[in-house]
Amino acid sequence: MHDVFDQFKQQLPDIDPTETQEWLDSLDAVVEQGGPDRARFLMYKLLKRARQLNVGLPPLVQTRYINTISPEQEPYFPGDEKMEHRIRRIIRWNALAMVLRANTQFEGIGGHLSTYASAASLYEVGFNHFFRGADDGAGDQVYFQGHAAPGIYARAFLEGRLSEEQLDHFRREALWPGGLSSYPHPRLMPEFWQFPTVSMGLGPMNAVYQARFNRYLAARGIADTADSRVWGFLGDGEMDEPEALGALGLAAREGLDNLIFVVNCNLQRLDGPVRGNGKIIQELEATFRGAGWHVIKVIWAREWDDLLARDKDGVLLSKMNETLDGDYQRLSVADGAYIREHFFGPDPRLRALVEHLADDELPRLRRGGHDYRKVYAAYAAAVEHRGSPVVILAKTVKGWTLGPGIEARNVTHQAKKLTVDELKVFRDRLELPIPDDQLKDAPYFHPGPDSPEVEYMLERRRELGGLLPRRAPQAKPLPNATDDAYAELFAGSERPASTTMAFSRLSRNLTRDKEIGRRIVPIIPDEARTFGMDPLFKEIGIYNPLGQRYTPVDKELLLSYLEKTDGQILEEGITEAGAMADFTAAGTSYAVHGEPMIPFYIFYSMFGFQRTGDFAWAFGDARGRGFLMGATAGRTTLTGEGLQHDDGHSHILASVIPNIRAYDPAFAYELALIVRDGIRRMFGEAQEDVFYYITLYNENWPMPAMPDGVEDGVLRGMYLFRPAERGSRRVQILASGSILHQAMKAQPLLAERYDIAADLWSVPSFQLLRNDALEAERWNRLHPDAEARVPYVVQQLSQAEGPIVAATDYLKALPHLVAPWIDRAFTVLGTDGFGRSDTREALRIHFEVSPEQIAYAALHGLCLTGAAGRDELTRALGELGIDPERPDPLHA
Ligand SMILES: Cc1ncc(C[n+]2csc(CCOP(=O)(O)OP(=O)(O)O)c2C)c(N)n1
Ligand SMILES: [Mg+2]
Repeated sequence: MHDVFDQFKQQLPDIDPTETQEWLDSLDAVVEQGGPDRARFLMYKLLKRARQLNVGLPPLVQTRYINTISPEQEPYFPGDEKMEHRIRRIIRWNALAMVLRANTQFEGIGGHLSTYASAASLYEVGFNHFFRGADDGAGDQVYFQGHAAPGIYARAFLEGRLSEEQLDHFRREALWPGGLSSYPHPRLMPEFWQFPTVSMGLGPMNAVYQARFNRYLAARGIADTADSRVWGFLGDGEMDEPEALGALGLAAREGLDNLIFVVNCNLQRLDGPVRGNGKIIQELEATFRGAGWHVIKVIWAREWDDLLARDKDGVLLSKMNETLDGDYQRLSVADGAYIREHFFGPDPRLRALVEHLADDELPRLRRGGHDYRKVYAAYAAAVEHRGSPVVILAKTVKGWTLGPGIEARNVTHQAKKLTVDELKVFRDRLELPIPDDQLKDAPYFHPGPDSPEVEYMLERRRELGGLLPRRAPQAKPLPNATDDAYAELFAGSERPASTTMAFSRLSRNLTRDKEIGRRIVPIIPDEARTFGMDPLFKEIGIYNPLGQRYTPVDKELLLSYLEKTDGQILEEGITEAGAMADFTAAGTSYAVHGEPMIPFYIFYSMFGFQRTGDFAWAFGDARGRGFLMGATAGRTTLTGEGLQHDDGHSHILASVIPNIRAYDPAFAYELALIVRDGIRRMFGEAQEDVFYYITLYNENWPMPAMPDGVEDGVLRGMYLFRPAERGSRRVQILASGSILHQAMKAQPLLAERYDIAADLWSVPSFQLLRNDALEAERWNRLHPDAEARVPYVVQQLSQAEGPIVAATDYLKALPHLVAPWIDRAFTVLGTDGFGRSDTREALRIHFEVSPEQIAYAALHGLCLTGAAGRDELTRALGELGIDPERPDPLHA
């Protein structure tokens, strides 16, 4: 097996220094005489030959297992080291105390001790010297590791932002307003947290796109973000999430030097080591460097400087290179004798390096991420770096300072309790004046608002522009677009058109609007042509920080592909996850930058919630605002595509997000009403923290003009679209989206063949009907004395006669959302089962949502109520060409 560590072993020590020197001298001579180009040429030749000869060089993207910044390059540390040390200790204590107290009071309430314990220095150096607050300017955006939340609360407690009572309500936020959420959740602590991070992998990707969006805002002249930096604090285990590494290329390609990742490499995740048999820092270094990032490794604390300086033979370096993470983890819990034997032995030269150190000094050779001077040096270099994003790989010990039972143990992530004896050790280590007899309660420690510690930390924050984290939306309400933007959709068209085409027109009109046009952010993951949105390319341009340095192949065409430094479209290429991260940056811009932006992210509906649903959930958490446009929707409406494309469930998936408003419009005017209302709700005076999911179809229909008086019904979820004209028996048909158009064909069929009057309802939102009914039902249950409220769906159907048939291009579960409030025969048609490729007509026969099936279901409903006979049904099956023996599409 290819083993890079074996190669390192063979590399050192130098068995023939004279020969080595000769090689180096020749290289020097080539550079001097032939110049760097010639030297580079020869080096490449040598590397190629080495590969041919199977010499087995380590990848060039890796450097040795030592700090990137050598001691002589370290800058002067401008802080008060002693003071900061003391502050850190107090924060460590309180972070632990809040978790302990919570779990003593409520067994199993949870919380994490060891993530923050390993990361305390990484955060504190940031807070005291680097993170910029938003007092006067955009400030930095810091993505905190979710499990480090107790430490962030503990700091806010010292700063006087959180009370002792609040700390005592850590993880108890349901019944006590002001309780602290387990992890960063802007939904629950809207004045504190900015970015939800705890679902691993989303934070890193969102951080990349936040940095990118900051550039976009500046390029378009909307906000000055030049001084904003994005910091992503991440776990080394988290880096295994595909999303965590998913946008590295973009960050490098666009030269995002406003972005810094700090990966807390404590070598552990939840169950055990991240890479017991390897070296996560080396692996990440190669990955990031390969992607074009600048990498700064902070592996060893200052105690190692002297040892490395005396390591003339390179034996220590060699040992560092070859020791596996699993062994490092063990070494970090070992005593001095073990370390001397297993790390500094058996090589006598290595042993000699630490001869002067006593056994109890060896465990005190710390990892670099715990040394604030090393961390400071790394951050200082990172903020100075230009031209590419930076990642800091900081080595730490998980559970650092928490004592031998917890520190670096495989169970450390789950640890929530300490015995009084363990607590005593911890207190002594932190040198805090907490009396023994109080330890059983793990009291908080606050040195007082006027203490030097608090004064110091507040002064540092003042100097850096204010407290953090802090969420302070200052969005100015926006006016709506003028009527011109919506008029053509309200007018309808005889010529068949799809709702996707209607949306394409609408988005174009909106971008042209004088008031809000420049705030529209169209986001497209490589499907603009599918959705007919390519005219926008030329009109408003695609954002690219490089502009367009090539001559586009379609330059001469009217609708050419135009990239511009101030382009408005975010054309992401094929990354729905990236597009969701864009959507998040744009949809939270009102809160992060005080600049409301109106994102419309249009995508293949099948590749939305199903693929990136967790981003949508986080968007709801972040109080993001915007429009998700699920195009080519419906399980029978997309011709030919098949199983992996035909979406029949996105509306069900959307409906689980509490603050989403999901609509399935059938007509251009419905779409226009919904978007106009959405802009008003989210960006107008109301400033509602909701967002939209709207499905769009690519099937062409004549678009009726907007009938009078439908606005309220469309927005609330249903309205009588086309009452029946004739028929002696009555039924009600509820339908949405493309299937409403099938119902429109069923209506005359029923009248002509069966003398049935079918009233046709358009139901753009079963989800909103359900929410409304649930609210009414709850209110009635809790207010027995008051006049009962009647759900909107009940109000609407109360005057309508006859059984009900509901049909959509989605799972039957969608109309079933309102079933509890339907007081009569209720037949639901839908598209349960895997999709497949065929024509729309064939698919509708297969899934039983064709006009004939709708008509038959209506007749069947009448039979259930006694208004039709079984013989009539049997006859109708034949007349309507329905084969009752066809396989059930659910299982087909
Ligand atoms: C998507 C997702 N999967 C799983 C989890 C559960 N989880 C929480 S923390 C954790 C381990 C984290 O390890 P690491 O990223 O190394 O962070 P550390 O605590 O070691 O700093 C896991 C698996 C999660 N929060 N999110
Ligand atoms: Mg870890």
